[in-house]
Amino acid sequence: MGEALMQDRLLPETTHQDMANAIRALAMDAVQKADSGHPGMPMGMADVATVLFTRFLKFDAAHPDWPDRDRFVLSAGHGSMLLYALLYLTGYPEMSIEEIRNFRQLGSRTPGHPEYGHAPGIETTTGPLGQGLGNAVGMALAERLLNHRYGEEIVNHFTYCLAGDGCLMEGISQEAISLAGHLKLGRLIVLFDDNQISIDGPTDLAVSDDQLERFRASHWHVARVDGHDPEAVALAIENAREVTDKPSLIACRTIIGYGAPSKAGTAATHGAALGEEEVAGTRKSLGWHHEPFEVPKPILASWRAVGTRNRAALDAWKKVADRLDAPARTHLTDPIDVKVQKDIKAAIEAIKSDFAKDGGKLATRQSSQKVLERLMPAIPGLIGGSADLTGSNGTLTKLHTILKPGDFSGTYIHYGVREHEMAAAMNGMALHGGIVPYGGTFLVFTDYCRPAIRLSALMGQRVIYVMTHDSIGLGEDGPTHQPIEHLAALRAVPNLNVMRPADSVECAECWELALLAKDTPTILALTRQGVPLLRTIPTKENLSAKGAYVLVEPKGKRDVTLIGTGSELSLAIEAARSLEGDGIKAAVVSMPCFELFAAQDESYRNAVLGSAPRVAVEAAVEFGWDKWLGPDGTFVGMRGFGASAPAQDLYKHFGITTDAVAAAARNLVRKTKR
Ligand SMILES: Cc1ncc(C[n+]2csc(CCOP(=O)(O)OP(=O)(O)O)c2C)c(N)n1
Repeated sequence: MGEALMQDRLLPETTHQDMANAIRALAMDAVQKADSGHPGMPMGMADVATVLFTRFLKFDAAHPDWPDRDRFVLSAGHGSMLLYALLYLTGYPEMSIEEIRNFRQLGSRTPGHPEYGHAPGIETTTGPLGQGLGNAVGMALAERLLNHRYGEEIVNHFTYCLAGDGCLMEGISQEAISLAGHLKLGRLIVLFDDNQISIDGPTDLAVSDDQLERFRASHWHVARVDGHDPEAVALAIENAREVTDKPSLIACRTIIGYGAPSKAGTAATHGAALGEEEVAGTRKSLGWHHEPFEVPKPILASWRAVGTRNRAALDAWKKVADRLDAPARTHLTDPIDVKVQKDIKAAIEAIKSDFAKDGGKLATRQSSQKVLERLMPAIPGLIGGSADLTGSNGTLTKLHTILKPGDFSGTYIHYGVREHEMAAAMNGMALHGGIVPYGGTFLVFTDYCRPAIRLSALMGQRVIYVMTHDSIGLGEDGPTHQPIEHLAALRAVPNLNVMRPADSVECAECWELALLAKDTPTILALTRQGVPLLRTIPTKENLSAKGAYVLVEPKGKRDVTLIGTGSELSLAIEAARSLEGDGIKAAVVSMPCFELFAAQDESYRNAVLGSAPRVAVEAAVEFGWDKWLGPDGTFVGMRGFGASAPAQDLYKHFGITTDAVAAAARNLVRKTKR
């Protein structure tokens, strides 16, 4: 208790109530001005946030990148004004009062929901409920991983997560809570805004869970407090910080829209401006007699003091961090620096030439495993895992050690059958810094990860999704497990590289590209079944880097261009051979990544695609292929769901064969010559 009381005395001129009311006023005024937004949550949680920021949170507003800062995740992202108010009040340089006035306007640093990268202090993008909680688990995990590697003096911080009823109703919360409890993430503290209101009204319309019992069942430390009693909140946080082998839940009973005379405690304050009259009434009831966006000097000064109160701790940290050797210091924030990049390139080059020499048939999931084994020594921050498909995904190598509850020396995480949380946790780890996460499941279950994959892309995070069993080629598991529309759906996500390597050499190249794409997540779509080696001539150059390239160029003018990806590239090559017998000159293009190809200049794309008619082959739906096929091209692929049978039978049954590709090409050539 000593520390909390002492820090409280840092604010002699103002009371807790003044500090909390400043948040409430800014939130309601900004929402009123924008005539849109969510005032209720910030007004309700202002007391809890004030206690957290003034007494506990380790941060420095002028140094938002301090690697050992506590992380504050606003999982209930609709209450974004709570975060913006805190960033402004504590003095983050880029969060001016102008930004608060411009809440929700184009180009502001204060968008409707907090967006990572818009302003320092926004640790992650939140808004899709539950994602922030999922990220927070990943951040708390990253903290423990790095604590183990760097020691107490360098990495030793808490992750606080503010979650609402909505976050806890979402399915992802169950995966997150269960994983965090299992792993004993004692540095994770969830502050639950237990206001019993959501959009439709009182939460008992839809839910009657005993949240404390629910968390307790997953091995959490739990407490319930009056969220408007600052001392009770402080005591609960202090107790939670003492519990080192369990994450903590503090259910804070609050009143949504606290202070609003007629609307407090009702859903009316959740997601709409209070209205001029109610705003005026709130000013009266809170005793806040200041103009909109005006925070009296003494109150602002007290808040600003909060923003610098950890300066001595920061300086002490810097001194210790300066004693780290240079690469270790860099890797805290930049796990793939120039030296690691070089090591990755060398490892990839070496394994490419080994693959080319071996010459054997190999599933790309197995190639991926071999690549990983080479990469492990090169990348200290590489943390792998799988959602209970380790053997199938090939995500574990003999160089990994398994992470165990409470023992964070491992480099491999058994996420359990929790695909969504795996993806959200990987986002959290990447955002935390110091970690390069990759995780596996079947490609078809990207559907279960999709909301988090979308956020990896939106936030520009280097997260690598190892998605195996990437087509009907997985065979007997049948249509429930065979991805059909997934490549198209993933290719539709902006800033997401979807890579489907055709053989082991391309697989190594795609891994290199994924690791070097600092601001872009990658899906590696890998086969279950063996595929022949197609890149038999070793190249130093990463041919996959441009997204597509000519693998076979016929002598003389092309009659047709055959485009293939992944396991179907070999069909295109065989088809080209068969066409050659008929005197048809077919080029073969390998296209492991649409997105990288689309980013090339037109002259390169034209050179690769050529002017002859095109046939594309991919064991998936056609959706999205028109871009490369043009109006006259033919697609050979899937038109509906798959079936349960051995892979070869399925390819035949669905007409995805060398003969089908060759026939389509002959048809096109005949038409153009007519
Ligand atoms: C995944 C997802 N579904 C739906 C929404 C829309 N939504 C925003 S807030 C909210 C209700 C949240 O209730 P609660 O967490 O209790 O917030 P409070 O009313 O206390 O502000 C909903 C359904 C969303 N943002 N994300």
